[in-house]
Amino acid sequence: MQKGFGGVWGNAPYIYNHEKLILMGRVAAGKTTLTQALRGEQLHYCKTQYINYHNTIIDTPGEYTEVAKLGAALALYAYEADVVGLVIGADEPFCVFPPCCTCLVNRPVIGIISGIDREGANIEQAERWLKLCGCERIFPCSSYTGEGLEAIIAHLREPDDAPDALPI
Ligand SMILES: Nc1nc2c(ncn2[C@@H]2O[C@H](COP(=O)(O)OP(=O)(O)O)[C@@H](O)[C@H]2O)c(=O)[nH]1
Ligand SMILES: [Mg+2]
Repeated sequence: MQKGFGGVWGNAPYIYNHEKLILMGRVAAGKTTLTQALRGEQLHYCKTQYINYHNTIIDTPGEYTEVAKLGAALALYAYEADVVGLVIGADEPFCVFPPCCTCLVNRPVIGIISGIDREGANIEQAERWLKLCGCERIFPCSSYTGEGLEAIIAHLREPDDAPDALPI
């Protein structure tokens, strides 16, 4: 990805050069909040009405995952990303992704379990579902507490990035 300077995180300028991550998952899985948390923004609820294309993260509306005909948009945008992230909320009652779906894209696919701080979180179940999808790397996290976010950021950092480079 293009290297450059941008924004502030903790009031310090930073260099970005991360792999681009596209987030997919059902409505309310926590994709937009995760996007805000990874980018160091203040968390605020915002219904995703269209694809939000940032330097490092592509946030998609949950309807694109839930409605088969809209899934074509995800297929196209996946090819603009370096990594595909399947997001499952830790308290989701069922898995929206079909088994073995990771083989449908020629990009590495990671699993993200969001909202692990939520009451009723069942991390083991979400992990089983993501493994069934074909995800080998799975990142449990909470956008509220910040737990697990650094592991995702580290996964996206490219070899010549500064060790403290943050996504924007
Ligand atoms: N407790 C908790 N709630 C979260 C977390 N992430 C998102 N939420 C809440 O879940 C709801 C849906 O989140 P959102 O990011 O809009 O989901 P999206 O539809 O996948 O983009 C919002 O009310 C968020 O505040 C989290 O890590 N922990
Ligand atoms: Mg959203």
